[in-house]
Amino acid sequence: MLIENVISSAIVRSFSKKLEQALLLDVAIVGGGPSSLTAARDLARAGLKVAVFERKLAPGGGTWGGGMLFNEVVVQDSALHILDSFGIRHQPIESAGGYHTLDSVEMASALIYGAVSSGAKIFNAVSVEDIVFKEGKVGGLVINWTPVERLGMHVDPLTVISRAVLDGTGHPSEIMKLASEKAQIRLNTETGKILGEKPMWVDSGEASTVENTQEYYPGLFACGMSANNVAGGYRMGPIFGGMLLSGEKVAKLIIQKLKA
Ligand code: 48F
Repeated sequence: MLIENVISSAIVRSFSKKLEQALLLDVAIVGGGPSSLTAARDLARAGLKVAVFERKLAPGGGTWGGGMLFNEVVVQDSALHILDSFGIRHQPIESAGGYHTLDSVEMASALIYGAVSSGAKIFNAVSVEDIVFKEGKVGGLVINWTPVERLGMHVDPLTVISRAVLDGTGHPSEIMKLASEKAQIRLNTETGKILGEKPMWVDSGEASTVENTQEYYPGLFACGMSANNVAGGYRMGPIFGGMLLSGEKVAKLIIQKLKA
């Protein structure tokens, strides 16, 4: 027995099994930011088969860097129950009742662990480059390795089939953009198109992120900053309650739909 061979074979076998099991899903999530990690955890806890495809090596999205690389973020009272359910610690801001600070590295790592330990699979360094769109229905994702994407290598992708797709790609709303521009789907917005994110207005942005979290086309949902960008909400910076509440809300909507 050559240990070098044992290690390599075990990794290839066990990764292949994990990936093969994720090729047919209940929910395919694009992007591993705070909203979609919360959703992934709740969806997996509800017994749904769910995987997150994250372009970067480390999931967590915009959580890690706090505000301007000061690695603390703020969360308001209304989302404390979600922090507590992940075991993330927080301290009240003395000068502003109802708001709390927390360590952004603790938050990112706890969200990731919470999602994975609840049964969601996370595939990192995987980019979603297209959607599966058959007979007018969104039916899954087209994936490839991020290094393939970054190097512009001419390599065909693989597909993931799912009953629901969740766009958690943050500010660029990449999946909604593909749906709107490439599949020419009319989204559930005033114009049928992406309205685009507005400048900073913290309280408005926090509320609208949650309001705008919804199904935008049958089988296609958006959460977090992606939902806010699609529906033309204001940005809010390093306050994260809206992201967590958005993830919680979208999980409920998807569970309702898929378990109906
Ligand atoms: O932007 P992001 O953190 O998502 P979010 O849940 O949270 C937003 C906040 O971080 C912050 C904010 C809070 O007030 O405004 O910005 O809306 O994470 C989005 C993740 O999606 C990945 C990207 O690398 C990031 O980690 N992503 C984006 N496009 C793709 C993707 C893609 N096409 N394929 C795979 N991953």
